[in-house]
Amino acid sequence: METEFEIWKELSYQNSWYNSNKNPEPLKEVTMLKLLEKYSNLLPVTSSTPLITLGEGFTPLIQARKIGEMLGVNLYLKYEGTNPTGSFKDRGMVMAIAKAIENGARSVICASTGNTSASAAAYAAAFDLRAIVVIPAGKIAMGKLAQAMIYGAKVVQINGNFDDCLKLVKKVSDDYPVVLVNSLNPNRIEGQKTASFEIVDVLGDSPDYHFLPVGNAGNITAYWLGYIQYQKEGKAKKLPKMMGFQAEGAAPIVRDHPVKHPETVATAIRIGNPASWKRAIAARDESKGFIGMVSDEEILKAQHLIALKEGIFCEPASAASVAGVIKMAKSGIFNGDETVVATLTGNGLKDPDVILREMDKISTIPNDISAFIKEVGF
Ligand code: AN7
Repeated sequence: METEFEIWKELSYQNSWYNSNKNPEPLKEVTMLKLLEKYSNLLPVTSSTPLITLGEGFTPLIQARKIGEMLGVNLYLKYEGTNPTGSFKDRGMVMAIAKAIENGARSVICASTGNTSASAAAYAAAFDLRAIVVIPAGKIAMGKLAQAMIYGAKVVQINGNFDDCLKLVKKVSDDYPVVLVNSLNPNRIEGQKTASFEIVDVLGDSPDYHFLPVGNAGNITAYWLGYIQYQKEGKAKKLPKMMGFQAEGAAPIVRDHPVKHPETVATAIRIGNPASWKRAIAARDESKGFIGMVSDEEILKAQHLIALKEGIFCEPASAASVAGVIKMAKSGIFNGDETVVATLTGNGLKDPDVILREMDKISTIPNDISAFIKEVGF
C-alpha cells in the first residue's frame, strides 16, 4: 500500500513534470492507453506535445438490442459518459490543453453550458493551468457547476445565455494572454474526432447513419472530420450519413436563423447561434445527412427509454440523438439492414434535477413489514 504521503509526493511530481521539464520521465499512468498516443499520427501531436491524460476516450460502443429491435435497426450507442469528467468534451479538451501547454500558456478560458467548463477545469487543475469559465447564470446543471467549482476554476456567471458568454470569452481571448478552449479552438475538434476512429475500429467500417445532438455544432463537425480522415487512411470503406438533432426551442440550424432566446430542458444544447454552424451544414450536405429537431418531451422520453431498456443513464441533451433515431424510424427512412450509431454525449448523473422533477415522488412508509409487503406488492 502506498502511504498518503507517497501518493501526495507522486501527485505533486506529476503536476510539476511538464513545467520544469527537467525530468524526462513520463507522467504517472492513469490508464493503459493514452488517447493522444494511440492516435498520435492522426492528431496534431508533435515530439514536444506532452502526452497528458486523465483517462479520456476508449468509451464503450454498446449494442442497444431492445431499442434497436423496437425501431427495426441495428443500433449502437457510443456512450461518452464514461469519460473522466463524464462527457465527450474530454477528448477535445485533452488535445487543446496539451497544445496550450506545448505553446507555453498559463491560463485557459471558455464559455459553457456546463460540460466544457467541467472538462476545462479538470484538465487545467491536473496540469497546472488557470481556468476561467463563463456560464449563463442559473442555466447549467448542478453536477456540472459542482465540477467546475471542485476543480478550482474561476467560475463567472453572467446574466445572459451561452451565446452571450461565447461572445465575451472570444473578445477576452483576443485581447488578453489566455487560450480559448471552446470548440472554435481547432485542437478541440481534432481531439473530438477520435470518437469516429474508435467506432470504426470496433465496427470495422463506418456505420450507415450517425446520430448526434447538436448545440454549438463542434461535435458533428469533429465526427465528420474523423470519418473522412479514417476513410482516407483506408480504415473505413464508406462514410455515414450525419444526422444532427437540435431541441425545438433551440434549433437555429433547422429554422435557418439564430434563436435569440433559446429554451430547452436539455440545457447543454440551449444554444441559439452555434459557432460551427457552417461546418455542421457542410457535414450534413456532404454526407447526404439531415439536421432536424426534437421536442423536450421527445428528449425526456428517449432519456427514460435508454435507461429503462438499456441500463444507460445519459443526460437530456444526449438523448436528443436517440430521440432523432426514433423520429426518423417513425418517418420510415430505415429498411432494417442499416447500422446506426447514436452518441450519448454525457452522463445523466450531471443533471439529476430533471429526473427528480419529472418523476413521481418515492413513497415513504412506516417502518413495518406488513406495510412494506403491501407497498412492494408481493
Ligand atoms: C451533453 O459545454 O456546448 O454541438 O459548453 O454538453 O459540439 O456543442 C455542450 C454541448 C451535446 C452539443 N451533448 O455538442 C458546452 C456545450 C452534451 C453537451 C452537446 C453538448 P456541440
